[in-house]
Amino acid sequence: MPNEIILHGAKPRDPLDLGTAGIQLYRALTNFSFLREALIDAHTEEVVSYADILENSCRLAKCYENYGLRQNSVISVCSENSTIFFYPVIAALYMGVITATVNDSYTERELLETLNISKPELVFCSKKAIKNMMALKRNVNFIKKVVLLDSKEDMGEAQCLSNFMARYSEPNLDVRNFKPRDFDAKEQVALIMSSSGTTGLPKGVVLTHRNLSVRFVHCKDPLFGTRTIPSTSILSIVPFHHAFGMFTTLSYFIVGLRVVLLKRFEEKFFLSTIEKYRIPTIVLAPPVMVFLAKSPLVDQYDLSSIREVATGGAPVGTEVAVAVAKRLKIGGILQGYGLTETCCAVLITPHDDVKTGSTGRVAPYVQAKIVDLTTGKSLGPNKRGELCFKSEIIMKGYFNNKQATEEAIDKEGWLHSGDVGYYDDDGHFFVVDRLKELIKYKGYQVAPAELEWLLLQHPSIKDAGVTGVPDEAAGELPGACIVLQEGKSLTEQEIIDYIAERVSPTKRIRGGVVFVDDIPKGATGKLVRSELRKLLAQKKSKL
Ligand code: M24
Repeated sequence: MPNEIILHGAKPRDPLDLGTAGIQLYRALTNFSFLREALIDAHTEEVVSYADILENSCRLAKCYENYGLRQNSVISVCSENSTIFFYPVIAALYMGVITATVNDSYTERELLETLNISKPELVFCSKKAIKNMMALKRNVNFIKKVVLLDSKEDMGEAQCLSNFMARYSEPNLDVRNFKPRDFDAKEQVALIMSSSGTTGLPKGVVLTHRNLSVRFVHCKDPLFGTRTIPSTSILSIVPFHHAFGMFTTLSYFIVGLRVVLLKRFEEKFFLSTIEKYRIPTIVLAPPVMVFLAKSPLVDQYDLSSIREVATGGAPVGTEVAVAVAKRLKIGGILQGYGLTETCCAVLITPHDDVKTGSTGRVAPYVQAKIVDLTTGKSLGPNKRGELCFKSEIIMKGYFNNKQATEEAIDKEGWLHSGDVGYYDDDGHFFVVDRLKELIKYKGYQVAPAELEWLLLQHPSIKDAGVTGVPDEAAGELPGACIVLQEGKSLTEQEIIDYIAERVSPTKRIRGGVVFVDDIPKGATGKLVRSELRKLLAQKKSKL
């Protein structure tokens, strides 16, 4: 379109590496193999070094080959954060094997719905998720083998990682002679991750090696990266199976950081970990920001090592950001804004230009524009519209879903985010609203369509609409409006319990239930979510 108003990302320090992500990671792990600590599990104090990651990922890559995986075969990793989480992922990147990640808290149904998209033949699973995964394996024909990541022994049909490696690896492998495969980084799929996008049920987001290269170049950048001095510690509490945790952490290996990981958020343990490891940089989701701003516990720990707090994945209240910066005595909060569809953040707060409340400026190798919601025309500063992005960091599309891909990425290559925002005169972006259906509970995606589908399976429910109810601590809580079948009765608690039995904890109906005569719908029969929001808000204000 002529006369478009486009904001171009800042000038990058480094050129984009046109090679594969696997080759870049192999090089970085080799270069940093003198560093004794790459990942530390704060709960178990288990440590893996850069040399450990290099050795195990190369061995596993050879195992893939000997097991029979080929370029574009699909594996899955289903595990909470751990020191070995990345072995199968990096091995896959060396070989052109595709990794589909999945939330380790998922029920069997949720695992099926996610993995049925990418159909992995080999699954790496932790003990926590093994029961559901083995049940799934019995019911589908695509999973051929499940390998237990965090066990020294086989459990039933599931082989433990060390036995799998003993069976398929090459005893005389010298990692110095290992060569990651080379392929077209722009085309080669690296990962398939889950996102519901702007509407409907979760889909598979196809991310390429080139997408990862752009993230790597952001991380290396002195203004947009997260401290680039090798061996600097960073505490990460974002799940590795989600794009935020996956691509920030992989990029930390590129620059040689020492990542201290947490599997879950526990208030005192989180604070004592920062104190124990003298952590300068923390990466977290907005609910932890609320805790840091408000909890009296924070004053009982020595957090003076903190220099940098990086957050994103959901809105962060300006008052919360100001309070955290003041309490931790740091210059400001670094925010990132991204979607699974953009691999990682596309807007990032530059180190030298922190503006409170802003989600940052356009990152290098990214173009952004704000388009008018009705005319689609690009807008100048201080005007609200939909945020759109074009970049080599943006997904190839949704897996086997041409229609959803064309709805998300237009003919000129712009990804329509489904978020409303604006940029100010200095090019700082502010995200102010969400057009799309998505609910974000503590940064986790909850697709209203999935909960509506489940609710409609209930024999006493005639119609249902789900939307997010604002909540200070969690961001949003899924809430439901329900029309009962004539002559049937159900209590709010019965509906909450019905859903809780069928979904992982992040998707529970915590925002309340409202019983209505009709679900508000527009002329085309589409739910009017703003009306649902009003109905749920009225209920909340009466409580
Ligand atoms: P996914 N403010 C408001 N809303 C936001 C937001 C923000 N800062 N970030 C995301 N959202 C909402 O689950 C929007 O509605 C992610 O959340 C995601 C994926 C990759 C990286 O994806 C949006 O449409 C990141 C988030 C990320 N967050 O921070 C950083 N990376 C980061 C921070 C500092 O699909 C929806 O969530 C430094 C470096 C970083 F990479 C997308 O939800």
